[in-house]
Amino acid sequence: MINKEKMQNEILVDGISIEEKYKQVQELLLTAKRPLFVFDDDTDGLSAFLLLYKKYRRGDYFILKTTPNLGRPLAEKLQDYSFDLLVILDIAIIQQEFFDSFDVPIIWIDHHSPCEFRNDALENLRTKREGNESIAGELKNTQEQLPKNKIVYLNPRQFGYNIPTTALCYNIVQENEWIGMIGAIGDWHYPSFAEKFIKQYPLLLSEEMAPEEVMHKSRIGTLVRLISFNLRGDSRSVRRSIQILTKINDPLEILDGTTEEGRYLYDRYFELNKEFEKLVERAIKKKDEEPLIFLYEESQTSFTADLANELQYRFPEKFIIVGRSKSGSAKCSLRCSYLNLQEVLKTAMAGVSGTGGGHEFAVGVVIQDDTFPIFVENIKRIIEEKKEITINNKEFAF
Ligand SMILES: [Mn+2]
Repeated sequence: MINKEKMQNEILVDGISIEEKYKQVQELLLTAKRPLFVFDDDTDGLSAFLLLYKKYRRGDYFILKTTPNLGRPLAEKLQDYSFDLLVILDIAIIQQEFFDSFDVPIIWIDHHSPCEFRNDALENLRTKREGNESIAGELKNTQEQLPKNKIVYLNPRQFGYNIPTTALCYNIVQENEWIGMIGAIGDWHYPSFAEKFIKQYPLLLSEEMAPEEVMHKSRIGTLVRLISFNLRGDSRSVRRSIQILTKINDPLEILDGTTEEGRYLYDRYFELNKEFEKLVERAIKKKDEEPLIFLYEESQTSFTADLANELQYRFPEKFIIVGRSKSGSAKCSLRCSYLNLQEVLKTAMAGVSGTGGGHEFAVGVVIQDDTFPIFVENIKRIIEEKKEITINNKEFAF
């Protein structure tokens, strides 16, 4: 991975290397007085935020819970906040109307399929605001260092590789490897700075291993689940957990309970884990079905992605669908080790009301209840067809 990252550093997108993009991001974060961070509500999104916040120590945040798609409704919600820089982390799709709603610079760091958008020049914004806001003056003073476009889009896929948002943010701040590990492993990626982390915390991870092994066989893996669970539950508790996380300096505060803050996070995880284990027990009963479909009720805390990950680890040969019903639709996580799920979704959504997206091995999708059976039928057909292909390939191996 390290070599590939290095190799691709030669690539230029719109005349800019990824190294220069990192510098632009650093400059904007240094200049901003009140950045607003908007991040996806999973371990990658939260860890990315924590890395940037711990480094620059200012601003506010907004957790994006609903859909991985930013449009006008969210832009309106963000109007309640006061900010001079918008930082969007681990969000796949953003509508042009969202960008058009703001006249501040925007940093967008993500690793999903690259998104198309119109990037207005920041010069226009400077002229427009000159004289009427202090921010305009600040921007003018630092004009030399700042990029001329309004949006700095940092997406490694444009440069030919894919590392999680947290790993990108680690490259920006170069500190707090333990948080970098949590976010990267949470997105099934073994990062290039893991070696540095192992040297620092050999008891949390002893040697290089596959991300799913790290998740289940190491103490840093426990921390991945702990962070993920602390994002669940009512929003007040979630904000409290995040507030505390911004103050934790050492993972042992949490794992060994060496500070009160650390113990709070661990206790919250411990309670939620009981609920989680009960759901796992229920889901395991479906293990002989293909696909393995587990649906659970709105009254339960949302563990959809964590459940899907757990089931995939226990039954790696299975096609996994985990869904939580809420107001007429099911919010689902799909996992499969032998099919490209982004491709699967294209076919599986035929005749289905819903939206979704994600990565090759993990996607999220929201499906209206009345079309859920059609979705399941589509998936079954895809699995059958794929099995035939696999058998044929074995028979006529090239
Ligand atoms: Mn991610």
